[in-house]
Amino acid sequence: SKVAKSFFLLHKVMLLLMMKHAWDNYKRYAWGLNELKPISKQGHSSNLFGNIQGATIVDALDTLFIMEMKEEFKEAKEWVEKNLDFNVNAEISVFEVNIRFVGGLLSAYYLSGEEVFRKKAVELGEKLLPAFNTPTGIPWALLNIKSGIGRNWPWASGGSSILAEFGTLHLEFVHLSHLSGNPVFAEKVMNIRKVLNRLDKPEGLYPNYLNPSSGQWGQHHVSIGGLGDSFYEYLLKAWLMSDKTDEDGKKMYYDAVQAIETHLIRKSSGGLTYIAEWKGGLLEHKMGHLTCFAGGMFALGADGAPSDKTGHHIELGAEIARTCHESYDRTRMKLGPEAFRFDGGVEAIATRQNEKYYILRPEVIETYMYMWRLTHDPKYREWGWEAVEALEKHCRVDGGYSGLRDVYNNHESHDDVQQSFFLSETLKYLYLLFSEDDLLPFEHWVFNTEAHPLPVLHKDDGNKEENQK
Ligand code: DMJ
Repeated sequence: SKVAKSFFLLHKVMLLLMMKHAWDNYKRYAWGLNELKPISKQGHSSNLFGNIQGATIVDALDTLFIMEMKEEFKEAKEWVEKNLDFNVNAEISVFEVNIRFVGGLLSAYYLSGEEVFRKKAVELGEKLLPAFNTPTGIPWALLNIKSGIGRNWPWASGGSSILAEFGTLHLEFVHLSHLSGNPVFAEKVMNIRKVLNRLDKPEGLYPNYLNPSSGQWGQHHVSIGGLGDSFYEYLLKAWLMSDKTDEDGKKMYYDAVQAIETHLIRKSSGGLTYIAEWKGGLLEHKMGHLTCFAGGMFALGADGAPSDKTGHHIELGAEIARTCHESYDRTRMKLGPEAFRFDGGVEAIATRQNEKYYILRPEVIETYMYMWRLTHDPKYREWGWEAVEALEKHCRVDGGYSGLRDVYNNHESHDDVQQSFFLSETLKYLYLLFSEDDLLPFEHWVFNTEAHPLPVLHKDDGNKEENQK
């Protein structure tokens, strides 16, 4: 096993070099801007963050820390101290800013103990509070952080807020209350729970759209991928992060999984388990790359499942991992498409041109990491390494790492974006996959949906009050 350990040490060195390549090029060509365009070698700004700058720096802080890239962590910290500024006239996505900036700052604080990160996280949390000024307290999707005026995405079902957006604030907001001593953050997210609990759910499922003014569901579309995904993840993780005291989160999670199994999970004729999308009672036999995170979620939740279901939830996680691996293996580039279908004679293959892209997303690797930690089946490390080789071959360019327009093509067509989640999630989950289980052990840490680790608030740490709020 000494030999095995040094073998995996080499894998970790490789991942560190990948992080260094992504970071050094960001630093060289896009320092202080949100993301890097690795082909044109310049900055990329996404309107998700408005005028807030430095998304890659804040998203990467904890990965730099975990990989012990001390110089780089120090320069990132100095940039945050001097330049990270929330007093800007900017309309931002509440969800994106929460998961990447608040989450990134909180993790950086908990890992390093540096006060500046705590201060900035709380300051940003305060800026997000006006988003909750709606008749129901279900927050707006978009907020101008200067004027405090919010609104929803114009395309979202009759002015609705999105389940995966307002349902993915819980972990960070509980920690903001914990660190600031101000209960308002936790109160805001507990109220979201209350509103959801009062509503009737079609077939026990949660629609993706909820109107913040009327408090009624919009279109009855249900997804464990985009628009729904991390809502379910946060129910489970809220319970785990509360040291298993948040019974409400627990019940909501296992009830939801039950309904998902009954109405959305299917097996293809070739024997692949997949999670379909539900549109007013009709199934669309399509699974998104985003949905692949659910394999890890099912496995992580196996332990708390009603007694006869533990093995079943692990098995479900393993089946989703296998299906998602197939979606990678059935492409030319061995990286998975944005969405793949189980209809019209295909299984786990993208059929539409606009679903064939890969934008450096982490979900499949995330599921490998959870499955490895929870089963130690070596195939998950093998599959993770296949992804590393494919990333090196097809996504690595001189100026960093780029997404691909078509994973079925013989030749790379690069999309010229190095997403900040490549540094915060994809490379971190790969690094953890090849690390020992005692690096950020699950008993003490939960990962937010952007892979930022947040500590479990243990009952015996005198945190009981916060946990129960
Ligand atoms: C990330 O920002 C988060 O993982 C989010 O939950 C989904 N989208 C991206 C990665 O694909």
